[in-house]
Amino acid sequence: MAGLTVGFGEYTHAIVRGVPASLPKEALRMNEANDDVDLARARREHELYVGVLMHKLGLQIVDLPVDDSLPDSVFVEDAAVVCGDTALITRPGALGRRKETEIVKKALTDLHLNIVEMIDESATLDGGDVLFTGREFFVGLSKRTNQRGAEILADAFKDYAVSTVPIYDALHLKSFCSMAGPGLLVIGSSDGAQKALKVIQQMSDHRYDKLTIPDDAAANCIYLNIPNKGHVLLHSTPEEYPESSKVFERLKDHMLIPVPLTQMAKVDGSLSCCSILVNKRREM
Ligand code: M3B
Repeated sequence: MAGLTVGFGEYTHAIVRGVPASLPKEALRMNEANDDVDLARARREHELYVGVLMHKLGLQIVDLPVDDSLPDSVFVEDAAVVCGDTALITRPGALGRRKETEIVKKALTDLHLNIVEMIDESATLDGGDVLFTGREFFVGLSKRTNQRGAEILADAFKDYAVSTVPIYDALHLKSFCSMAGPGLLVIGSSDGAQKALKVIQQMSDHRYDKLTIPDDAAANCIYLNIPNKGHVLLHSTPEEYPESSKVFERLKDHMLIPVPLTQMAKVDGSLSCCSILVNKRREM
């Protein structure tokens, strides 16, 4: 196990993109009743998020220009999947989000990654459906991601096994799970999350440790392994999810950093959505 997850969570760069003025009214959302997004607050929270990645964790920030014509463009995660030196530019499932990939592709090209594009017009894939565990990939088959998208991902990252997980009542696979460390899966408690966990466990020949938390949305965190800091976990705040936060607080080996995204949550955004993490340190 150790051998396969060496370097897991090690990053040098984070690609981010500011919150467009069109997000409050036009960003896609599962719950149409969420019509009260506070743009100024969304922007403050996003700045805090970027500030943590830059100042607390020392990542180099690639800050893409805000584009008000792309209401969901702050959610850069969906536009590309980066693993090692390869970047797969996705073909987002929502038609209105396709153009988000253009500038993300440019930024990843400028970072000298090997770019693979999803040109097959029958394929769709959102990065939010892609969970990399350090030893294999799981791809959610959702309203946004299809089998062909998963196949193209498997072609792009040939070193790893890729399994698919059907998603029923969530937007993305990572709407209810993520990795909190090498071999440590965080998973929400809903029926949908637990069903997906069963599939993950069935498909994998590895046994992951798991951290089950009450709130699905809080299971979307960001794990990093930072020189001189070790295991770092960005997770939702006690104000947002008090019960789930109590569970995170039991992780004694991690430096825990609660980061609020209260406004982005109203349009189904969460921590992982707002960055693409890249490792440009070459010490292989
Ligand atoms: C969310 C896009 C929201 C669009 C991210 C991952 C799971 C809950 N309105 N995109 N990648 N989803 O987070």
